[in-house]
Amino acid sequence: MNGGTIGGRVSFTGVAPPPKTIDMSANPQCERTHRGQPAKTEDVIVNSNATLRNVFVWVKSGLPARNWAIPSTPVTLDQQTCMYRPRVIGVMVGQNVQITNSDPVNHNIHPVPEINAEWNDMQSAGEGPKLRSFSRQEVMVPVKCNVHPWMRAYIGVVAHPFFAITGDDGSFTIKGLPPGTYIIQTWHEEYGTQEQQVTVGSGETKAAEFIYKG
Ligand SMILES: [Cu+2]
Repeated sequence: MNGGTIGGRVSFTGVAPPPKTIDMSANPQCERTHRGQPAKTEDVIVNSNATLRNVFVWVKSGLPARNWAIPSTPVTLDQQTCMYRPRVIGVMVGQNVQITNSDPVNHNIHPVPEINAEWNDMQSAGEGPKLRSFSRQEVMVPVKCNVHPWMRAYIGVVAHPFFAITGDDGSFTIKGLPPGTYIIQTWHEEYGTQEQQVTVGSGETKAAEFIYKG
């Protein structure tokens, strides 16, 4: 039996707030990694096709109870030019996040979940990757850095593999769904959540279009 597919775009019709310059002057080593082109805030990124980037899209409900296979491949969260890269990631419950430090400075990774256990851990310059996982579903877990207050990432921790993150064209695709009726939820760090109910049959592709007004 072929799985169903739900895909679409997350559009943005409002006025995007202009990015602000991040003041890294208190951390000259961070500032130097930007080579004279100051870093900009990334909490709202509107793509050239009027869509929103970094929207986490997931199946919030409707799936049959099943122990979905956890990918053995970790999802990487890098610290690069004193920013988290990427800003938004998704993992399954129990799947590893591989945290790397590509910077010449020390960072302190500090997830601040509400459901999972909170932790924070120093990762010095040149230190090898750290593998960490989360034991409970939680959308989303914010991640701070105790050294650099501007650093922010968000991790969607989901009990199944049906999630996606919008990129530079604002689109998403969720494949391999069993036939069923689902609540699809979108999450954006500034503009919050939206939900739509979508029914998909075996081998079918259904569209779900989301619009944020800003
Ligand atoms: Cu840091």
